[in-house]
Amino acid sequence: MTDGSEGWEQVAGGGLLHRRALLLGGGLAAAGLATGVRAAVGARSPAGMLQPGAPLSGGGTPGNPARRIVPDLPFPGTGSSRTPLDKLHGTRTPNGLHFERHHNGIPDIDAAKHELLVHGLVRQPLLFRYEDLLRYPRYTRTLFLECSGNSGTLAAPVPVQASAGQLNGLVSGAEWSGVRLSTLLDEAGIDPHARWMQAEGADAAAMTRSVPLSLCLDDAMIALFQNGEPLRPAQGFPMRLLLPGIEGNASVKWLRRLKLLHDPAFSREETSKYTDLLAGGKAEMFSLRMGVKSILLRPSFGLDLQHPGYHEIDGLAWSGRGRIRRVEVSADGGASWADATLDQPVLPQALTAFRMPWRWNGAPAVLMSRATDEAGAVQPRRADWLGKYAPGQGYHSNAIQAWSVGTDGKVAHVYA
Ligand SMILES: Nc1nc2c(c(=O)[nH]1)N[C@H]1C(S)=C(S)[C@@H](COP(=O)(O)O)O[C@H]1N2
Ligand SMILES: [Mo]
Repeated sequence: MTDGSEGWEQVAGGGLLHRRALLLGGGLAAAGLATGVRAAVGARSPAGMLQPGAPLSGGGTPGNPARRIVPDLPFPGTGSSRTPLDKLHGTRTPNGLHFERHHNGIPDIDAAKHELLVHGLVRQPLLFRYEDLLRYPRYTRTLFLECSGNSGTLAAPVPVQASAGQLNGLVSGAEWSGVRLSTLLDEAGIDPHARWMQAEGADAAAMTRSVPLSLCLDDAMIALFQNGEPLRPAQGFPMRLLLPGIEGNASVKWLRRLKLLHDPAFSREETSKYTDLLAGGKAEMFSLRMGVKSILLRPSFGLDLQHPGYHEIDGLAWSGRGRIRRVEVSADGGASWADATLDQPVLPQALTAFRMPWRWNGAPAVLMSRATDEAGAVQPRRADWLGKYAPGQGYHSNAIQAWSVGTDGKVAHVYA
């Protein structure tokens, strides 16, 4: 045979290959699939990194809800826009309503000119173009993405009266598709001394995070598509890092550089920010894995009950450690609990919808939900979550939330 597939296990005629070939780094190169180009390290910053990017947008379409914009004024491109979770149903966020969190706006990137550099502790630094990555074996996962600042207002001394989406809308769910990160690292050749990987974005914030190499060799990916579409500019077009179950900040958008290191880089975003000050005065760093969490969407603030009688309580649950195993709901402020039904399939590190039938008798009620994941972690009570941290610490807010229902059907945010 002279078609280049010598030594490859074929599953049928005409050159169809056993997928095992793709699991071997060397196998790709043998088939002419390795496309990274030898890189001269020291690539210059693209123009998009030298000025603030485009601002946040509400999105939405006529008749449909929009994201809630929360800018860090006076910088219009900095801040967030939140997914209107309480106006949506299901676990897949429409792309125009995926939350946005930018540290210096959205850069305008020409995919044809964009390059991803893989360097540092590798055998051979490599440059990958967008069109190169389109040729690689595709990897697809349905995942949640959550900012570790999500639901941070739960640390406020009095409950903030706002919708479930405004309070918790820094989480979204999508089907992401792209290339496994390990495929590219294999091609560059991982130096045995490498322990960490630093990722850098091509935005004016030059967002830089380091993560343990073990995460990168697991299920991490370079995402190119979201719910079937090429990534939107706000989500990192043309390519972003995506680390399943890990705090959103580390999933670097507009990805331009991956550097293998022996130690973490200790960048700004993992020292002054995204570290969690503990009650004892020490700070927890690299608290990357998102905790088990659930939120109630219906009823919730702004979605008052119009009548006593039958209602379906519903919400979303997720965990960075794997699948949601169980969600319990209470209608009496946590005095008693019952298991909710989980919408199938329940996927690891993905949003899971839960439902609970409820007959409201018109008396005051306090609704809560409590999730347990397959690792056995149970969502903490607010007092327990707060107790771990120094006052004002708002990252990794996964505590149980509560909504009260008044005799008039009005729903309010309460601490219970
Ligand atoms: N380059 C770059 N990557 C970034 C950011 C950024 O500002 N610049 N924000 C991070 C933060 S804090 C979060 S929570 C997620 C948000 O992803 P999204 O905007 O697609 O929802 O992207 C992360 N990746
Ligand atoms: Mo974030």
